[in-house]
Amino acid sequence: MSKLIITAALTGAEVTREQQPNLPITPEEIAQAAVEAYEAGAAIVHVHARLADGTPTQDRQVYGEIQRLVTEACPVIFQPSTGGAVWHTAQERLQPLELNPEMATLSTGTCNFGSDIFANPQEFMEEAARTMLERGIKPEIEVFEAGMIDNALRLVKKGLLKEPLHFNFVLGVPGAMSASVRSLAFLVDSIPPNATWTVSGIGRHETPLAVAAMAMGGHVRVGFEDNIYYRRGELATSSGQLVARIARIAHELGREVADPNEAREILGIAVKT
Ligand code: KMH
Ligand code: ZN
Repeated sequence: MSKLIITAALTGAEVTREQQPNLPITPEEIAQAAVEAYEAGAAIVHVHARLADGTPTQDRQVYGEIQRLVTEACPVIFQPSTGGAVWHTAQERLQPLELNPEMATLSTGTCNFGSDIFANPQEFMEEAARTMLERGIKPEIEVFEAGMIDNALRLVKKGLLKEPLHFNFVLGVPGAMSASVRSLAFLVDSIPPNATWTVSGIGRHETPLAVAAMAMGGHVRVGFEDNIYYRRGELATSSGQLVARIARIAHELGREVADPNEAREILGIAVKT
């Protein structure tokens, strides 16, 4: 089994300061949270930008500032979101790709998202995939529903995604696929054998699915985007605190935690010297 890649999803587009007082919002706060997550064992930070008042933004300048601060402070892999918030336009969502990050997310299908719709029509998927291919950005394919794997495989056939693929199974979003080990096992069984995968269990499902993924040979994402609690009724102090718990469990399971360059090797990204 390979070393374990831990991703920290630091902010997201949905969580508010009212819900989680320690949510990082400004570029400086997000960079600080990235450093804490890296020091706790994260190899990747998944980032959503916000305006100073907390409004989600896909603005290239704001992402650029976060990228600069994060990469100056630590060697973690910077992975901006092309998902944004459900109300962002396709063109807004693609802006972070102009920064040529090492990785970026790519959702390959449309699903219900709470009481909203997370829209990823064919045209958007193809433009996002083509841009990432042209710029040498490694896509993390976000899968909220099983059919999104089939859509990703169609993009491979069209030459817009290159294997080996890397998937993130986001399980437990209200309106999308359930956060069960059964769902996870089905998804893992549905991807090409040479693909890598990680899991994001939403809310109380975060830790149980992370533990299942660790045992199955997958990788793990935790952080405030997915879950704001350390345990029932107790808010987490930081995404780094959630990362540290995963690193401890991994250690107990005999699964070593990958540093950023080891994660780059596992994912087929150029190693940084
Ligand atoms: N905020 C969600 C609507 C991604 O980052 O690529 C979409 C999302 C996926 O978070
Ligand atoms: Zn996200």
